[in-house]
Amino acid sequence: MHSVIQRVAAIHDLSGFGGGSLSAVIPILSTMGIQVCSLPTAILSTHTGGFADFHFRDLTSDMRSIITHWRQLSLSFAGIYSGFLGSSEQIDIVDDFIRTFRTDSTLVVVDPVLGDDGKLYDTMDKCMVDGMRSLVASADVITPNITEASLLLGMSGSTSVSGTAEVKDWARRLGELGPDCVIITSVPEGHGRGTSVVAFDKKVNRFWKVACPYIPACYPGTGDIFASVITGCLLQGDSLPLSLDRAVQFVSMAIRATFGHNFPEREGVFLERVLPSLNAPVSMSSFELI
Ligand code: PXL
Repeated sequence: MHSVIQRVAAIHDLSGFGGGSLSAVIPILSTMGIQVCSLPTAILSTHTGGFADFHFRDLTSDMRSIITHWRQLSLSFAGIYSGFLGSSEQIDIVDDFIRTFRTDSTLVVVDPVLGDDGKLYDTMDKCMVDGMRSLVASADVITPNITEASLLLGMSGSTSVSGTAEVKDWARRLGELGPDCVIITSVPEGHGRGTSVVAFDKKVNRFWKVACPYIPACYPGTGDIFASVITGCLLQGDSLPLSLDRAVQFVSMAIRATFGHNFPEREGVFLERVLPSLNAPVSMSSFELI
């Protein structure tokens, strides 16, 4: 039977305050006309960046029961999209989930959430890095930031690359781990002002770049917003470069909508103010082949 709506299994944490994770994934994909089925990995009072004493409940022991019930219901998914995991044990659970529910047409996106700014997030450790390295092998698309890319390649967290040749080399080596498509975010541009997103499409051996407009602020949750828009665009049938463009434009717009107000960065971006733009026609493209 022809399905009326595309459905995505979203395997992420739910952080109550501060934006990001399921609080971003659900509204973004819903606005893009995609149904989200949440498989929560953990529940937190806030994300782990910038708040001391956050409450953290790991949901590893609930995940298998949720999956068993979904199997009994014979649910099927156009996409499987994972992000922040609550324990290294969850790597095997997510891998099993992908093996169970993947079909020839399923899009599998793994956002290997591990750290940022050269450091691991508070709840992450080496075991999670090793686990994530094996999980990305099951993905079609991965979306590490530059720190996560370096960790997956076995380096200690790095925030810099020497230039285009090096970032292309990293993307190619990440592709050798398994995914067809590697998208690296927060790649430093030129002399430290601004960043770009670099993508490698392994099947056609092409590299793409989209430069991000520079704003002197760093909001948590923007990686989740970026990866959610990428997932939605690819499911809607956009090409990889157009998906990069739409995701960069959307994140930039969310940052601009927030930056003029004087709220602490740790509270995240005002996602709600820009969600409707996900349904606007694409107005311009700035992707380049590199
Ligand atoms: O944005 C990634 C992310 C997701 N979930 C939690 C986090 C972070 C980053 O800090 O803390 C709980």
